[in-house]
Amino acid sequence: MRFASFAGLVLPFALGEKLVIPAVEEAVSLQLAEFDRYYVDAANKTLDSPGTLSFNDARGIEQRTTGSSYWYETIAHQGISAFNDDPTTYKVYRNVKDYGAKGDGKTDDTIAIQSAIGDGNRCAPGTCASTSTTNAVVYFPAGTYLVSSSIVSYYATHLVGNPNSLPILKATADFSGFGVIDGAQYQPGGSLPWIATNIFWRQIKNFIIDTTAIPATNAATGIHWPTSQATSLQNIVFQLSSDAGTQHQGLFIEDGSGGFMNDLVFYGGLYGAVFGNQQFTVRNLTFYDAVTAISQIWNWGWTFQGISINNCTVGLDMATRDASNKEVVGSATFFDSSFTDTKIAFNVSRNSDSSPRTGGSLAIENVSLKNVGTAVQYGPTQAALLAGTTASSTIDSWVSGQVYHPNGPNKVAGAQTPFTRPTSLLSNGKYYQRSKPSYADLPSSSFSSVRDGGAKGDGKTDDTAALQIVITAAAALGKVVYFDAGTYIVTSTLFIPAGSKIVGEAYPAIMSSGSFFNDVNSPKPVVQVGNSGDSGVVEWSDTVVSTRGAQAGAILIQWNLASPSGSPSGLWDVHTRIGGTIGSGLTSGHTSMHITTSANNVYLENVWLWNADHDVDDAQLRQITVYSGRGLLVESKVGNIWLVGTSVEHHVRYQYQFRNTQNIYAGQIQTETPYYQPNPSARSPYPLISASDPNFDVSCPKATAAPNCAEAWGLAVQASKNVLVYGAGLYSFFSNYNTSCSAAGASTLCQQGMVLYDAASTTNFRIYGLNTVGAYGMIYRDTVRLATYDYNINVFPSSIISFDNAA
Ligand SMILES: *[C@@H]1O[C@H](CO)[C@@H](O)[C@H](O)[C@H]1NC(C)=O
Ligand SMILES: *[C@@H]1O[C@H](CO)[C@@H](O)[C@H](O)[C@H]1NC(C)=O
Ligand SMILES: *[C@@H]1O[C@H](CO)[C@@H](O)[C@H](O)[C@H]1NC(C)=O
Ligand SMILES: *[C@@H]1O[C@H](CO)[C@@H](O)[C@H](O)[C@H]1NC(C)=O
Ligand SMILES: *[C@@H]1O[C@H](CO)[C@@H](O)[C@H](O)[C@H]1NC(C)=O
Ligand SMILES: CC(=O)N[C@H]1CO[C@H](CO)[C@@H](O)[C@@H]1O
Repeated sequence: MRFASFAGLVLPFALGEKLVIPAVEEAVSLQLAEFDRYYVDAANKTLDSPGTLSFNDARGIEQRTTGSSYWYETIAHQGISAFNDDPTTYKVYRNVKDYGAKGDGKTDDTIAIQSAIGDGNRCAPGTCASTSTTNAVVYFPAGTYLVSSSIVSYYATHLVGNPNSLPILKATADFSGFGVIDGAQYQPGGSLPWIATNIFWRQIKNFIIDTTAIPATNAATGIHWPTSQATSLQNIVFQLSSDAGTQHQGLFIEDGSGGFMNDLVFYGGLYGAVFGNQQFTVRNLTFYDAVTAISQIWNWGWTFQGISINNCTVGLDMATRDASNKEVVGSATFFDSSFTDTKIAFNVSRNSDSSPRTGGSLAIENVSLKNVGTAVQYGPTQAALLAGTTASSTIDSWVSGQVYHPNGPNKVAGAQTPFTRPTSLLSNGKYYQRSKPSYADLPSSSFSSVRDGGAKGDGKTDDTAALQIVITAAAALGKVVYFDAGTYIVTSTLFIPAGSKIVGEAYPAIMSSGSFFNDVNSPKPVVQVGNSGDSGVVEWSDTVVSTRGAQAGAILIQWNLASPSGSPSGLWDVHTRIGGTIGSGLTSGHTSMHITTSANNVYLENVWLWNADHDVDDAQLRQITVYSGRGLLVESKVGNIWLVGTSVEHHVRYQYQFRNTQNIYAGQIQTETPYYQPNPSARSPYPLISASDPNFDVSCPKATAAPNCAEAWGLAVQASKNVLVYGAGLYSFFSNYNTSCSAAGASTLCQQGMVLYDAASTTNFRIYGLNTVGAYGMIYRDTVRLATYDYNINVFPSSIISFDNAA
């Protein structure tokens, strides 16, 4: 194992395992008889010579009996799947050791791990279309698990390792399969299971994946991960061969509609990561010693934030064309990142004659270079479009593609003025980032289980009172609320006070029900975070908020809480879902999420607000018509809202709206218009709220406007300041359920406009990498169409690499 770059951190290792102590740079074999697990504090540098150590002379080695245990491993496992065919016997939680896995670095654990995944009537690849009733967590205690063929993951499966001592999945020398973890195993006939754009609600976190025993020149893949919304990879280390001729790759994604991933470290490989997917947000990825760190094989638009590339030949290779010499990569937005000791930072094949016209667009902002041969290389001739440096330099902003300020298109390849960033959104000059907490240092006694508190989560019982008691008490006692897997019915508002920390197991659902939430003229929050005027911090992760039956007045999440600047509240992997699953009935909603005037300093990461377009529990995945009025409304006066990898889909009037707010960082945002529009149009069935809805009677006068004018805005910005968008995929695929309006070359597009802002009172509104599908006008300033799709044709969407509202 090679951990040299971990210097200064605490290194996990198992009994009898070999590792390199950074201060010594030599392999030592640790023979520790009595104890399971130790940690070496590398910063101590007390291991001054290599050799075989026994416990007694292992200075700087300490036993961490409690420190290496993890609350989720030791807490009572009482999660259920409420709508499973057999909820009394179906197990949500599976510890691989209970299925015979040894994790001793010697035993082949493949079959045991696979039986943990497959236990019960689950949604295996090739056997089912998708499901919401078989969520499972497959937990890996610390250890080294030898695997000889792919661990094949199933639908809605969370593979979770111990974050205090990352389990190692070690491929054997004769490993066979596509991916040490195969997240969507190819089926006979060569197709991916489940339809890649329908793979939702799953995670892999806290692992080391090691392919180094596989000969370098054999193909080897760490994780195969075609995927879509509400999925994540977090805190994974990929150990790949860096020997000459290596054919190893860490991560391989060839399809889907993502998505988010973060905190990944890649060592070695021909490719660290191979990325092909409509859109994605990737944050905090570090690459060492790869030939090509990131190979972008196709996309519509990707957002790369906080990428560190070290000692590679190429950083981001997006010079990908098809057999007819057309660009297949749509666009990339890459910022707050660094390249060190790397020959070519970006390899592109876009030039002024590219086909399609905007194919291969690239935006770079605040990227530092240290000993980089070429910053941007034009692949076909290997000419430098932007020079590198043998010392250090920073690319403030460089774009290639079509630019609007606010008129255009202007064809640009070169430097431009970077976005003006409000300092309140920054930490050390970069946009503030914060990863989902694992609460790794807390014992299980610090958690309050809602089931222990009397909530049933069975999808039938009214759990409002029981949940409220647990949540209120936990905040007072400083405990973390633990939502055991289940579906918790609430019939009135659940209140989350300042100071709350909430974490869910396998996406438990809080599901609203009843007449309390069904008055369209008097909407009520399902989950309300703070009262107006409250201040403090809330952390909330891994939960779904949902509705059952008619809920025309349900605001699924209402955020009122103000948090201190520099110490925002956070939501990670908190999703809303209206319809589309067993148990939701014929449902509706008013607004998926409202960040109100009093709220501020909120960090959202990997949040998908979904009004369902199809039924995931229907074997034929039939489309459904479910109405909810509005997606995400931000009206925070102080602002400081981070939207990292968020997505809002199929709401009637708009997906994202920023109104009377300021200081918004958003990247990448992704939306879809309801499939049924314009039948009916976005004017109905939700009556206009004149104080906060964009008014279609203004933008689409009834007497003169085309039928497809009054359709949901992807993004509306009104009276707001400093709205900075780093990647946007805003799509309208259908008109009255027919996709011919979004097909290449369509004569009538699905809808008229996608982005709206007001000229009078919006300032510093900027977008990198705006991609729209099916919209005739990409951006409207009031009623003026600024950008028309056909000037900006890209691989499938239309694309503007940089937009700003002021010339
Ligand atoms: C980046 O990921 C590493 C783990 O790979 C983590 O320790 C670090 O805190 C993360 N940094 C940020 C800014 O998220
Ligand atoms: C750089 O990467 C190569 C493999 O591509 C490796 O052999 C070499 O040791 C690395 N250099 C450093 C300084 O880590
Ligand atoms: C860069 O892109 C070109 C295609 O335009 C390709 O031939 C070349 O291999 C890529 N990589 C390097 C290191 O030049
Ligand atoms: C860019 O990132 C660097 C750190 O890599 C930071 O020091 C700098 O202030 C950042 N921000 C801007 C706007 O340049
Ligand atoms: C979809 O619309 C196109 C163009 O109007 C039409 O030719 C086609 O028949 C429609 N398809 C269906 C299934 O209605
Ligand atoms: C200087 C330093 O980091 N010392 C640490 C060495 O390791 C011991 C045991 O973990 C710590 O207590 C010291 O602080």
